[in-house]
Amino acid sequence: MVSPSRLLHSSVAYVSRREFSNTMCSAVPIFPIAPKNPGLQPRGFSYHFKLKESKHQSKTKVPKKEMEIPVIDFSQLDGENRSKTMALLHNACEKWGFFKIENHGVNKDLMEKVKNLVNSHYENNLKASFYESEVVKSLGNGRTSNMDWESSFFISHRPKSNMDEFQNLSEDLRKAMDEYIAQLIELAEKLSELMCENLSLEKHHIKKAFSGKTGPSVGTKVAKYPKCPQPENVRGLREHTDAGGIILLLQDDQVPGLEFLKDGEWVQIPPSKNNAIFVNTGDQIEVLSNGRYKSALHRVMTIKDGSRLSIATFYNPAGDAIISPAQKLLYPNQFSFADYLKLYATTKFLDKEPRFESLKKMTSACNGVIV
Ligand SMILES: O=C(O)CCC(=O)C(=O)O
Ligand SMILES: [Fe+2]
Repeated sequence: MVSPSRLLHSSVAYVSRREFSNTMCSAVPIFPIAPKNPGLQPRGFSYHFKLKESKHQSKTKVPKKEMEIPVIDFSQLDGENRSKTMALLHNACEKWGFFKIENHGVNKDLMEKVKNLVNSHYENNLKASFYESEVVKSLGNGRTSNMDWESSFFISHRPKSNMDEFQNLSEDLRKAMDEYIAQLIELAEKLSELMCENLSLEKHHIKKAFSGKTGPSVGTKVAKYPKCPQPENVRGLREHTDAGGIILLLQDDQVPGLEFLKDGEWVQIPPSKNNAIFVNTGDQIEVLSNGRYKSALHRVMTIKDGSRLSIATFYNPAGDAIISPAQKLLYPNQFSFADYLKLYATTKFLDKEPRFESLKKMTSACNGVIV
C-alpha cells in the first residue's frame, strides 16, 4: 500500500522557491497555484463523500432534466468520420465525464452470458443474505443515509486474479468473466490511447502512468441493486466520484438507477440496450489531465419494482503508480516575470503557446525537472 505521505511528495511539477536559484531564474518567481494533493486510494476503487442533507440529495425531488448523454460510435474511428468522432470523445471527456460507447467490439453474446450468469449467481447465492443484511434492517427504522442498498462483491483481475478465492462462483461464470475482462482491458487501453491523442500526449502516457511495477490494476465490482420497498429512504449507492482511472460499465437492460451530475442537474443513465458500454472517468484521469477531464459525481437510485444489475470494471493505476499531472498539460512554472519579458521581447507577435513551452524547458532546466 502506498502511504499518503509518499503520494503527497510525488509531484515533480512544484519545487520550492529556494531551489529556483539559477542566474537566469532571478527576481520574483511566478507560481501557478499548487493544486491540493488529490490523494489516492490504491486499494479501494471508489470512495464516498459523507453527505449531509446536501444539495445533491435534495435534487432528487426535482424532476430530472432529459439530457442526451454523448454516444461515441467506435465503428466511426477508422473512416472519414474519425476526426468528428475524436472531437465528440474529447467533448464528452471535458464536459460530461460520462458517455456511451457503441460498436465497442466486445463480443455481445459473451456480455449476455456474463449478465445471465451473474444474475443466477445472485439469485442462488446472495439474494437471501441481502434481505437479512444490516441495510435492510436499518431501513425498517426509517431513513438510512450512511449505507448503500446494494449486494456486491469485488473481483481483482490484474495484476493478479483472485477469482479462485470466490468458492461459490460457477466454473462457467469464472470462464466467461475471464474472457470478458480480456476484451474489456483491450477496450480500456484503446480508450486511453484515444484520450492521450486528444490531449496531445504520447499514445501510451496513461497506461505508463498507471503501470507502477506490475501494470495497471484492473478489477470488477459485480453488483445488484435489489428491489427496495422505500426508495425515497436509501440510495443504491451514495453520491461519489470514482477514485481511479477509466470505468467501463455493463448494466441492466431493463432497470434504470444510475445518475450523474452535469451542470448542477442529475442526469439519468438509461438501461443499456444492445449491450452498449457506459464509461466514466475517475479522479486519476482528472489529476493526470490537469483538470481537463473531470470525474463526475454519480449515484445509484433504488427502485421499488426492479432489481438492477451492474458490472463495473475499473482500469486503475497500480497501487505503487505515482500520479501527477502530465507535464505537457501544465503551464510553465516558477519563472520570474523579468525572464518572461526577455522571451516576450522576441516572440511578442507569435503564438503564446510555443513561448510557454520554451519557458517550461528553461525553468525545468533550472530545477532539474525532466519535461
Ligand atoms: O452500479 C453502477 O451503475 C455504478 C457503480 C459505481 O458507481 C461504483 O461502484 O463506483
Ligand atoms: Fe462509481
